[in-house]
Amino acid sequence: MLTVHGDIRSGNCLKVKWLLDVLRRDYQWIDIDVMTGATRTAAFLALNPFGQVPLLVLPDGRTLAQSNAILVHLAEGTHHIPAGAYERARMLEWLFWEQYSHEPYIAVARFQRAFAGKTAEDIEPRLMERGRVALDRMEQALSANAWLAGGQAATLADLALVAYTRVAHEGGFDLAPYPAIRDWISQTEAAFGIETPSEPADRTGAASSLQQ
Ligand SMILES: N[C@@H](CCC(=O)N[C@@H](CS)C(=O)NCC(=O)O)C(=O)O
Repeated sequence: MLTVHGDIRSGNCLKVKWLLDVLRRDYQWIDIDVMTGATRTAAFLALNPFGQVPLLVLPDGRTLAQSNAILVHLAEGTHHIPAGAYERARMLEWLFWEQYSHEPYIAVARFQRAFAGKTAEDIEPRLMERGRVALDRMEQALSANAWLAGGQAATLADLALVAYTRVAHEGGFDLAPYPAIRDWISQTEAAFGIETPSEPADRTGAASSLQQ
């Protein structure tokens, strides 16, 4: 059976869980609390020298780190990866972009506000500026195409990007000026069977508890 070491509060880990669930794969989930240094113990570093979650362990014991590499491995041969070489590369374009130009701002601002106890004033302005630049880029793409990679169906690009975009408001990003992104979040959640909160998050304003 597959094993995933992950923290359920992390978008990087959740995207792996969502894919396994939509593919109906059997797997064991091992909870790793990133807030207590569990990714830096000798035992965990022996398993994953990157010292991060998610980590996938294959049935034969081989391991794979980096959330988007894990997605590509798990989705091999499924419709979540476009068949054509160019279309597949367009999907990868977004996966690489997510880790370099989106996650370091949107996910980090969310972590600092929602988990590290920082206030809006504590957040480095550059983090918010770069996060808004990332959202602008997504809005532009999604105003032209329903899905990020440009085809007729959701791909791993949508799955990877929705993980932190759907909770961007927790980092203080207001999604009101981004109607195409808001529609796309709902469509992507539906396409991958991602549970929506029982009380839908107000993505058109920073969560009030985060504004203090
Ligand atoms: N590029 C990595 C980022 C993984 C990452 O940042 N993981 C965080 C949780 S979201 C983590 O393990 N933090 C704990 C640590 O760095 O010790 C990926 O996509 O998997």
